[in-house]
Amino acid sequence: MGGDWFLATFFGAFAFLSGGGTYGIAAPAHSLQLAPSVRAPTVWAPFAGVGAAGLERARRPQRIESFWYGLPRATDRAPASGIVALRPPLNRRVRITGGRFVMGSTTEEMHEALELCAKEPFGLRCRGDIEHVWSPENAVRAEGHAHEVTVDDFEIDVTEVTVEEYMRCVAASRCSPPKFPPGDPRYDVPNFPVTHVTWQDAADYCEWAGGRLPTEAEWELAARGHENRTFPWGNVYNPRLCNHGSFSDDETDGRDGFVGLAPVGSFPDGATPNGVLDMAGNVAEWVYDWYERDEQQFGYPRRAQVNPKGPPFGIYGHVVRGGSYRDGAHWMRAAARYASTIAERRIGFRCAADVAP
Ligand SMILES: [Ca+2]
Repeated sequence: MGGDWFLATFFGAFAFLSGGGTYGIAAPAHSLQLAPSVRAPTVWAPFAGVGAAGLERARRPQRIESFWYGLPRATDRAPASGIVALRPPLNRRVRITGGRFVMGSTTEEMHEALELCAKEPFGLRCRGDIEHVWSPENAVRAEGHAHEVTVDDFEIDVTEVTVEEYMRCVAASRCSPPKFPPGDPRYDVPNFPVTHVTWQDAADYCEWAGGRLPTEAEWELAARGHENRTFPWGNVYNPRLCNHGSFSDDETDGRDGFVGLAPVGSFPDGATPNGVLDMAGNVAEWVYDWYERDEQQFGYPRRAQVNPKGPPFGIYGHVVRGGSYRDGAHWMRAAARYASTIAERRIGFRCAADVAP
C-alpha cells in the first residue's frame, strides 16, 4: 500500500512538473506547494498514470482540470429511470452473454465438493452430519438438482460494492448506514467491500445506482461461465486466487495475504475470463432470490427454467453466493450457496443490470 502511494505521488509530481516545464502552463510556485502536502488521492487523480497523456493534459487550460478535482469518474451511461440529479458513476460492469447452462451441482460435483471440504482442519465434519442445517453435507445437497436454465444477456459489476460507493448512497439518504461501528478498521475502509448490510440495503443501493441485484442464476452463470467452471478462474482450487477463510476454529486464513477483508479487486488472477473479480471469497454476496429447500433438502427443482427468480419465499432468507474471507475452500465454488436473514460481517453484494434493448 505504502509503495503504491509513493509511486502514484512520484508519477503525479513527475507528470505535473514535466508538463509544466515543457509547456509553461503550471506555475512553479504552485507545484512546489503541492508536492510536499499531498494527502488525498483525489488531488493527484488527474495526473495518475500519465504517460503520453500528460502532454495532452498539459495543453488544456488549467482551470478546466481543476474543475474535476474530487469529483467522481465520468460515466458515459445515464441509468436514471426518472429525473435524478447527482447520481454516482456506475461501478464498472461487464456484459455477460446469456443462454442455456446447467445450474446447480450434479451428484458427482457434490461428492467433489465434500472431498475438498475434507481437506480443511474440520474435515471430519464434512460428511455424515445431517442434523445441522448448514453442515457441509446439507449445504452442498441444496446445490441440487442440477437443472437447465436459460437467462437473457445481462451486465454485472466487476467488483463488489465498496464502502466508499455505499456511503455515497447513505449520504444521499437513499441507503441505511452499514451496521458496523463507524471507523472500525476491520470494515470501515473506503476500498473494502461494504459489509453488515441487509438484503434490503443491498437492493436499495443497486436501485439507487441504476441497477438491481443479480438473480441467483445470473450470478452463477457469471461465475461458472458456459464452460461450467468449478471456480471463477477454472476447475482447480488455488488458495492464492481468492480471499478465502478456513473451516476450523479460527475461520480467517491469512495465507492468501489477508486475514480479514481485502480491497476489492486484490486478486486479478482469480478473475473470470470476462474479468469479473472476487466472485470467490472476500465477501459473500447477496443475490435477488429467496433460499428454500424441499423435503429431501434439495434447493432447486428438476425442471428447466427460463430467467428464474427463485421461490416466492424462503424461511432461510435470501441466497448468498461466492463464500467469504471466513469460509473454506468448498465455499469458493461457483455453485456453492448459502442464505441469511440478517446483516453480517461476511456478507456484501454487487449489482447487475438488464442490457438495454
Ligand atoms: Ca465475493
